[in-house]
Amino acid sequence: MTIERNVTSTDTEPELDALYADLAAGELQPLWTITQELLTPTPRPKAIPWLWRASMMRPLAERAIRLVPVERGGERRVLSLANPGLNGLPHAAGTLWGALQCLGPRESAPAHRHSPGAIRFVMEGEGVWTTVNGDACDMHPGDLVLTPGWYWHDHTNAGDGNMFWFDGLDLPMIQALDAVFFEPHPEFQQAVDGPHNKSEAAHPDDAAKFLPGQVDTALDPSPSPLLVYRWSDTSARLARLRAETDEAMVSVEFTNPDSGASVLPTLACAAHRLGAGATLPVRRTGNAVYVVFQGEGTSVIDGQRFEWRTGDMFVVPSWSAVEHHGTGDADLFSISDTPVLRALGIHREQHLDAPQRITGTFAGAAEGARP
Ligand code: 1HN
Repeated sequence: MTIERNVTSTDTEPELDALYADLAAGELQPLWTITQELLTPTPRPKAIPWLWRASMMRPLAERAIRLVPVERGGERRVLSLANPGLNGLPHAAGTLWGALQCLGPRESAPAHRHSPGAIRFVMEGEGVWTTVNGDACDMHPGDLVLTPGWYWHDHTNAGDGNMFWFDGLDLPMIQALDAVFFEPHPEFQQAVDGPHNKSEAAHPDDAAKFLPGQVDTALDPSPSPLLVYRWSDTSARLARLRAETDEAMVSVEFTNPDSGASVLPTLACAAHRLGAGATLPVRRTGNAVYVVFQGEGTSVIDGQRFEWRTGDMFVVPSWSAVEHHGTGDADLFSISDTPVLRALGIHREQHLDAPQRITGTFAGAAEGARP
């Protein structure tokens, strides 16, 4: 696109060149030269659709368990999903952190707190709990555990096997807001007051823990007082929904049982059960990271096919069209920044009425980059 200038006389060219040089020297930028890259007709996230295979991550996590101890300073054995569109940042998408965390037998990760909020979705292993502000939350596969911003948390593996879970954080968002605080706990581990799972015992009503579809109530600046959501409850809720509809996929959002809002002010968590059949494509503002809890299927993201199976993780960047194709029975977990977009009045959703035209199949690093 050419920029029309009011003054085109070649006499002024040297003056204009001097103007641009002096603007640059003065740390000023003329908007008229950058308007179109700033004001794009639709969002252009730098993060690209991407998938990390369990078959690639799992052996690397096992090597890390053998070679790298969990210590103060490093704090966690976490393999972060580093989206290739983000120039080496350890972020899954512009606003979201996603990772695979692992603990070996009888290992603990030290207590600390930080302003970014986090969730854990357990993929594999037993014998682990996360202590969250003194409440030891036992972790079993499929469970969701919340560690809200500025809550003390540490992880303990009292079992004999390795443990693997997905970490989702709002860290990139909190970094963008220049609001990151971190503090190590004075002790390696927090004291556990009383029995395990106190928040769970205080919130026995399963119905209040889930909402079919997506939460659209006002953002609650307080996190959910319930810190752990059990897979048996999630699965039962999905099964009930499945029985009530013939849709290819049913979804529930985990909710704050007191307010009905998303579990954290910055993060929404959802579970999805995909049968045989396909969903129609949808685009949403905001980023999402998906974790395949069990099963296999295909998601089409902006025309590209992503074939996934148990343990894989993939990213759907803002405003990418996404549709899911099932093979029979698969369960997915996802996080998104939707509560923030809704609170700021910039959430948009567009449902497309026909499947996308397929332009390629994701094969990993070799063909993943956006053209
Ligand atoms: C963190 O504290 C944990 O507590 C996991 O398990 C992942 C990623 C970035 C920053 C802090 C944890 C993290 C993290």
